[in-house]
Amino acid sequence: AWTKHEFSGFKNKEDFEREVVRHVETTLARSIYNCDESAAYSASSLAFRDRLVKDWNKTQQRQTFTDSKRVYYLSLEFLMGRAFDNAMLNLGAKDVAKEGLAELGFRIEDIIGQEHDAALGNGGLGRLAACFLDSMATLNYPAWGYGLRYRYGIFKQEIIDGYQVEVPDYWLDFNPWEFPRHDVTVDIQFYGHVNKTQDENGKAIAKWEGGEIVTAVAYDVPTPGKAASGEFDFQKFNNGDYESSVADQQRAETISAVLYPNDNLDRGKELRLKQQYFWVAASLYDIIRRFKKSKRRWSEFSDQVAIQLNDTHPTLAIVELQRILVDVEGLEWDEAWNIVASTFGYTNHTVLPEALEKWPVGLIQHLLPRHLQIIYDINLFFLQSVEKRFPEDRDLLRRVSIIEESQPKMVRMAYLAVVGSHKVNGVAELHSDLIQTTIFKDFVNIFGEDKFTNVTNGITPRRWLHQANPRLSELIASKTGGHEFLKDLTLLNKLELFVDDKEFRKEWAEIKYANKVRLARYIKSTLGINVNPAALFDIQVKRIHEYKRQQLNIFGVIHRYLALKAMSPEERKKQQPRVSIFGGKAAPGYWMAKQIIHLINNVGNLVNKDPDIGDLLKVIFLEDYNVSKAEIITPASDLSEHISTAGTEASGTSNMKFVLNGGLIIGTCDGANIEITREIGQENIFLFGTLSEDVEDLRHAHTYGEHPIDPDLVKVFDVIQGGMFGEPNDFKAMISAVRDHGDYYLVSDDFQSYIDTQKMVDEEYQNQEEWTSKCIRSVARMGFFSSDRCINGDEKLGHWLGASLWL
Ligand code: DL6
Repeated sequence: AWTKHEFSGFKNKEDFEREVVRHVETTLARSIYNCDESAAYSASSLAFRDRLVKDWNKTQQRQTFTDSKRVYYLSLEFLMGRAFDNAMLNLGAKDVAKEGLAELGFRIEDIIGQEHDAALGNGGLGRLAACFLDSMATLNYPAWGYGLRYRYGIFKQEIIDGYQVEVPDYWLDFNPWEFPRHDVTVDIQFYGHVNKTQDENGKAIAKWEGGEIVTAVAYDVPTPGKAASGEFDFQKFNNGDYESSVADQQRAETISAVLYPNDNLDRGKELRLKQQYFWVAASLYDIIRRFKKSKRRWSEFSDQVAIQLNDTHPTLAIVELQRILVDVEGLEWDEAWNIVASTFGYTNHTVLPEALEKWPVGLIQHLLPRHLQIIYDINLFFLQSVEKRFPEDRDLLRRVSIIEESQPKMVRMAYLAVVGSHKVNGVAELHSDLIQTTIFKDFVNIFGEDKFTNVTNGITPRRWLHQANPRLSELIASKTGGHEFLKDLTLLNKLELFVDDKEFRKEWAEIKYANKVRLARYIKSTLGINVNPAALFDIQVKRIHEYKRQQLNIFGVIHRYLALKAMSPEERKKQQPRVSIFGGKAAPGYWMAKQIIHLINNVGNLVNKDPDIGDLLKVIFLEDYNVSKAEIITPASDLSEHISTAGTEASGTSNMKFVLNGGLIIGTCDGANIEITREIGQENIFLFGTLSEDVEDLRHAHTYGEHPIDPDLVKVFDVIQGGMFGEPNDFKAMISAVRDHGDYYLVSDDFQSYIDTQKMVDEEYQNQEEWTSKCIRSVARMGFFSSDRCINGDEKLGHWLGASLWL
């Protein structure tokens, strides 16, 4: 990670062109007269890479020389998207490249479009990791992210006859942004047995012997800040049997082959555990190798090393460090444990029970026999300390035990992460409160409140404003004193002065319109559907999940369609035209989520062709939602939907991206929506629905009492069941979940307030001047949501990653 001032850059466009031509002719061995867009991308990215890598090496040398504390971010997902545009912008050399490429006969957008997304993540958790890397580089922290270099990222989604079909995403054809370090390898051990002996002084020694060795090879991927063979069974894969095509690949060389495609769901597969250990063991090896260069004592380890665990996926790192310190380095247990517990911090990203990781004791015993012993010892010493302090409370021991006494016994990874870390944070205020009052309640009692903190998520304005919305970024720069706001997002507040400036509002609205035109063109080119850019663009893009409630949205769309159909032509003319846009992937094994996609597509099929409706309503499902598509979609929203059942969405980050790009949002009182409301003012957001404190009572009432379904929703169910959108049986389970099985996600409870709030949206959108004012005011107040703030920490909210360098 390094910053712009160190970038050597290109002297001028000729300098850049020369480098591109050199790479075309020598690296690619092609004639410049036979250079297509793909070759131009390869050569341009290599030209940038040459410059970057020199500066990166200098940064490394400086960091080695100063030997200050380093931050390590362990994440099993990094959803980076494309690197080329980001590198050009962060290094301030995009204009030079644009001119140079034009002289060579290319449009820079076409060249940028050649790059394959690095999609090594499922959704918010992986994209957060990518934003944090950008912030750590921009803020000049000596920081490293450690992840797995999957050969296949998240699958590509195709929609065929309205159904999701998964296609493998082999993304490594040409990746100029990585540097293989074939000299940095480490042997990782699996299986085997533990031999317990004693040394000459009678001290117990544990030796992990036998089993299987897999070699890990390091790859470096420099991140510039602003201003730094057993292949797949494709047959099975294409048949949709994603899980088993992964499971077949139990052979050593394929450990890092595929990213597991589940978001907020734990499937407990052996290969996944293997991935986790392989990755944390290799990462720790590298971290310790670097630490040892300074020849410091072990007692100084946590003064030099901060390791942040992105969710529980890297929790085995806690056990592995304890193993290395005790078994390999010969430290006493307590001394080692003090080091471990002061090194790690743990970020929790969910309270959903199905997403909380647990591993069968038997599986860990088989794969990592020594680690299981260490987990048992960690648990023993922890429970002993709890028993001493709370001798009366026998049940407490059962509740907080790292080992769940179920059939089979399970290791609770979140508990292990809490016990082995010095700080635990949630990702938005409500979520951090919830973890302290629900899943970690007992641990707050045991460790005290200070161990638990909140770090509300953020996003990098470099990618999510400057790169995705260049015209808006320029307009903001013209009013706030240049591009400084990209490094200090609170400077956006200067925009408040211009809210009543008619000329400014006009420019603002023109940019929004141009962004909508761009999205409309994209829709036309991919789906062949014409949408009117003057209509209200209403967007919900994110993973498809019942808790995120795309079903509420599509039921609302059907309700709107029925209402329009029932109107006279005169009445229809008074209605606000709307384009409802959806996008997102369903986990391959998540049947209900796939049904939701199917219904959305079938509704679109009917509505989009209905001559009574015309431009009044269009329903669009965008295929294969990913980071580079988000960069086109986000700036084009008038309204975006963040409508999870209260208490289920830990934070959400697309809510921040949409508001920062001048769109309003409709949302529930959930996750970061609450803080967005606090910052931008409740008059600038459309909130609706049940509050999180009422959710449990409602669910209880559904289960044990009457659960009358909202009458308007009943009408929606009736037309679905009547076959208006195709075979009713296809959607039976979706309806049953609400009507017959307790409506866990409170779709019926929130339906009427959702519909009423959408009506308000239609009305308010009629007054375009006022709408634009609201958008400008909201953007002006979004300074809090920069990921730079998360990294720097906040004195009021407690210090975090970057700040841990000063502790
Ligand atoms: O913190 C990043 C992101 C949040 O914004 C989302 O609200 C949350 O759902 C997501 N959590 C996960 C947890 N999954 N696992 N494991 O992805 O984190």
